[in-house]
Amino acid sequence: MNKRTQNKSFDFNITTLIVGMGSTGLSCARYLKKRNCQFAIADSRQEPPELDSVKNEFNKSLIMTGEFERELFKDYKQIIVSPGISIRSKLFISLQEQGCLIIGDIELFAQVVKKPVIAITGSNGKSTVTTLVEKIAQDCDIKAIAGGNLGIPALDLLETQSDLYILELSSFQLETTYSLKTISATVLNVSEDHMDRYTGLDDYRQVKERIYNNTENAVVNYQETITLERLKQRMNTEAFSIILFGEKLSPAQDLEYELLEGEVLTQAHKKILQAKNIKLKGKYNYLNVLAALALLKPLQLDLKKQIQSIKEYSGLPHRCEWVDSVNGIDFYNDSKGTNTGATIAAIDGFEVDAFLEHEKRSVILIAGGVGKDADFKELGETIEKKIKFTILMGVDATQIKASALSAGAKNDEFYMVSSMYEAVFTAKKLADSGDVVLFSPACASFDMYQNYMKRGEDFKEKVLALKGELTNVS
Ligand code: UMA
Ligand code: ADP
Repeated sequence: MNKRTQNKSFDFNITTLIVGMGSTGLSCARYLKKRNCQFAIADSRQEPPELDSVKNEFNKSLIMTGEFERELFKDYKQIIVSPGISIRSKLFISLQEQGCLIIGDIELFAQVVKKPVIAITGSNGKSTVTTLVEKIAQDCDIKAIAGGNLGIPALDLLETQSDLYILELSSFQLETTYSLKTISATVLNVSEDHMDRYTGLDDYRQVKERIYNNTENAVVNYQETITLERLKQRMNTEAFSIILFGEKLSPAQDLEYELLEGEVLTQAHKKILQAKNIKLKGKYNYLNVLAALALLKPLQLDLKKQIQSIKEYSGLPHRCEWVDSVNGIDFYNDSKGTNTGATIAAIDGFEVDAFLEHEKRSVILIAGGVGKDADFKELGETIEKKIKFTILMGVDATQIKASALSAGAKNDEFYMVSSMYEAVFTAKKLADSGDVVLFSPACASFDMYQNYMKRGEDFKEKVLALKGELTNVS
């Protein structure tokens, strides 16, 4: 990586090439057009569906479609690349070597933003924490707005007058971000995801840790020991504080934001909130709440108002969302569980809640989709230990089953299906009253759906249809 080139400021007076015609590309194009800057747009698809409207909206700009070629790109001195496109390809490496500035929309945002920023990454929990931080800040009378990888693209946020920006950032976005200054930042957790884009887990982790560059307060999950050790090293040469959150493993540890015995949230050793009073459920969600509080610490907000705000927050759709109860069986939609870490956390979440409610509920899991080259070993072990029946669909279904069988699960605990209807119907047949049916795929959706939202909607639709059928019969 040519670090020196990437530290350059964005030049509003030269022509920029925007690569990607998705929401990032369009947001960058609109931002530059408003400032009367020259730009061209490229997309590797021959006929992107948005092509006509893009040509219309940006009729003064050159629009290039079809395979990316060095010849077409070589005259541009600055390029904004969309996150879905890796800058580790030969093309972008050679352009960087020629002195071309290659950044993402987050870097441009970083260079122009004038108000404080809080940034959040992690394999799981980003959207939950981002929206919770936004809600708490707003409930404490701060003009705050959230976006980035979730919801509104970063540059569009600048259209709204705000005193605090909260950014959810993906590892893809962090690859092309160099100078983002934050009042607090976090890597919530790291577990395997996007292994089709990184050389391994540590490569992926190090990209995520870029979020701590230029932060005043590094909010760190105590159990992410590799990240914590690396940050401690960095404190020798960089000026920032570490704020620890998590669940204590031994009494000697000192955590500023702590989950005590899975039941009580503490701040600086003072009990501030009972887990049973939070609508979000599962240990991982209590840790998300602690992370949100830790990220907001630099703003010194009123604690009572923050707690009230947390109590009201009921989470986002497609994240362990209760859909309905059919004959005493609770159906949960966790379509955003797109990697093994998320699905394991969701399964464990039901265990913790069973503990809090003093009852044990059996879980029937529906999973499968595109595994993104993940290792399903740990998920297989969790299924073997904690799942009554597993219903699988999608391209990597057999891999998940094989991992669970290797961990000792029995063949007759698995059902392979080819549609959501079949999955829901099979789950209903297998479940007893009091059981939970959890749809948490541990995989991306694009073998069967446009995105995780459409997949989750389909699950919910099928559950409600099933309930309707049963109600009509009785
Ligand atoms: N494209 C190419 N060639 C390629 C790949 C993509 O030309 O090889 C083009 C596509 O044809 C398309 C455009 O680039 O026109 C799409 O760009 P993109 O894939 O970067 O997607 P955007 O629409 O710009 O959306 C991105 C994020 N998507 C990805 O990182 C894959 C969105 O996150 C984000 O909300 C949006 O920017 C605004 O910031 C989505 C996501 O799935 C939700 N993120 C991943 C995740 O959460 O796990 C990282
Ligand atoms: P992200 O934006 O990182 O994908 P979300 O907040 O949308 O995260 O949650 C996605 C899924 O990840 C949830 O449905 C849940 O299964 C799981 N999850 C949420 N928070 C955590 C966490 N802190 N640790 C592990 N898994 C989590």
